[in-house]
Amino acid sequence: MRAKFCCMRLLFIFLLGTLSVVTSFPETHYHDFVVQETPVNRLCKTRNIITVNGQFPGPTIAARNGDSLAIRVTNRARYNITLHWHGIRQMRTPWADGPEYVTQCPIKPGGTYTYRFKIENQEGTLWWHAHSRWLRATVYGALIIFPKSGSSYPFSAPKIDVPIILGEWWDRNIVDVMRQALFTGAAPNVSDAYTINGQPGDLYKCSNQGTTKISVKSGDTVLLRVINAALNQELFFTVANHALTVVGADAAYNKPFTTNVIMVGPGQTTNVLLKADQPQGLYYMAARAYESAQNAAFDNTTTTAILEYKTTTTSRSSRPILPQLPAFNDTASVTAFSSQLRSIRTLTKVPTRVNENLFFTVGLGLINCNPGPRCQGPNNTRFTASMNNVSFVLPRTISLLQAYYQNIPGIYTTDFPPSPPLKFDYTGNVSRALWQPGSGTKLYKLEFGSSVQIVLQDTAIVTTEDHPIHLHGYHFFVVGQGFGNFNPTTDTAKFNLVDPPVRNTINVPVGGWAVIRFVADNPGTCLVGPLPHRFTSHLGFSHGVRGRKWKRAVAVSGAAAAGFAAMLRD
Ligand SMILES: [Cu+2]
Repeated sequence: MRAKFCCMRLLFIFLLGTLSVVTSFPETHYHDFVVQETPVNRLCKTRNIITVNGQFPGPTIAARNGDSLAIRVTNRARYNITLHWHGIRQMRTPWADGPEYVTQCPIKPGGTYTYRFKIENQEGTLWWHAHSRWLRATVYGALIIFPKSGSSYPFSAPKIDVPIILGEWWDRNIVDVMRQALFTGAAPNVSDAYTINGQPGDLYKCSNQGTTKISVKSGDTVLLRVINAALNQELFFTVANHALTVVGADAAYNKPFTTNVIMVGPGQTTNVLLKADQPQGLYYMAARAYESAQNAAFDNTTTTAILEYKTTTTSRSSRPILPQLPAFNDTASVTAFSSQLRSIRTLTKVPTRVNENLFFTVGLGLINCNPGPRCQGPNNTRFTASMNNVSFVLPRTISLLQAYYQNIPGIYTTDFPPSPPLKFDYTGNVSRALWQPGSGTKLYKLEFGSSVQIVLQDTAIVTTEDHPIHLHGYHFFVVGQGFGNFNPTTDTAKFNLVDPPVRNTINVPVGGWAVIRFVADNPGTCLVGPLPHRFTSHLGFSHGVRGRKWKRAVAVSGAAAAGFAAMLRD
């Protein structure tokens, strides 16, 4: 009897061992997301915002590389909505990507849709957000991907791991802000505050109580997963008296380097390690605008959170130390930061030969109109956004992916130009005759398996400015960046084909260019180009590129931003 018991115990232990092995297999994580109106008090006012599960920011999704996610979204709000999993490659699951009228029709009030996808060969920080109108102003959250069990970070594991989600807050209903801009054709109202994890922080009225606090002990290493979830604004981020070691961006590891300040464009993420090596006390972490457009209105406020040493005897009445932030137009700091990013551990090789050599101008445009309430852009125009002189128009009845998949004609055309229809001095003094783009739902077809290079060139139309461009369904290599007009001869010779940064969103330098490369390996895909963020598109197993300020401008135009879209043929 005793022997038998002993055996059972052994068996039990054996089973336990097996179980722990079992749990190291990929898992599927189930989430229930209920989109709803929730009263929130910020800047001395209570108003209803759209949230997921009543949380602002929304729930954090955490998984391991190799895991699957099933997220059931129920829409209890009064607006149509879709959710996008920003940076997830969506290999063979294009219908789950999320952009409204690109990969799916919106989830109507009362409706439900379940997003199912797998995380493949990605580690680090991504995020999710609404991809319908401007609802992502409040509907967003972190999506954290840990290494597979048994595998580890390429740096020593941090003691504390915390998302730092930067956002933009409007005192008004965000859909009204968008509608007003769409109606008038003028630039939309700028935000009233920036936020860290949903809180503006001590420098705004009625905000001290809620200020985000991160508690640390002396000696701790902290991983800050900085996500720029702002609707439009590039942001500088820094922590008083603490150096930041950059270890990852857009869910790709990089060769670590140390800096005092980082710049994060809308849609981008940056992982930094911070060592709590300063005297006990309170230190602000802070973010404010990087604004490269000349004479453009922007929100010049500063959001803060507090890094507090746990054993601190300092009372809350003593003020935290405030860090220095670069000037709003300090492009040199941005370049100094971004030029240090170098990738490690890339699974794929940088394409050295390209089959598709594309050149897209990215920037603003002005559509002429007759004076009136709907014509309030500069000098009787409406703002718009343009890529290769095309302002993208989103379908209104079915998604691009469905039209592609079911061969439904009349929804889009495939004549998006691979290079500007007219060559001009892009960043010079551009003739007014070139300021007005055409419009259309134009896509560009890519062969499956082709190596693609896209030169993204800013223009001086209206003003030069930096533009965040996002590619759905891909991580791409940033092989070169520079100022002025891209020169195929001299600039190509300087490309980094050894350890270029890997990203899903690139900030094209103000009055400059960036060159990205990727292999079109996400089959059946369509790829849509720089759209205003809210229109970000992709077809098929697609990828949309999105641009940001145009987002702003486009929002204004009523037409979507410029579009380039590509479809991969199986
Ligand atoms: Cu995305």
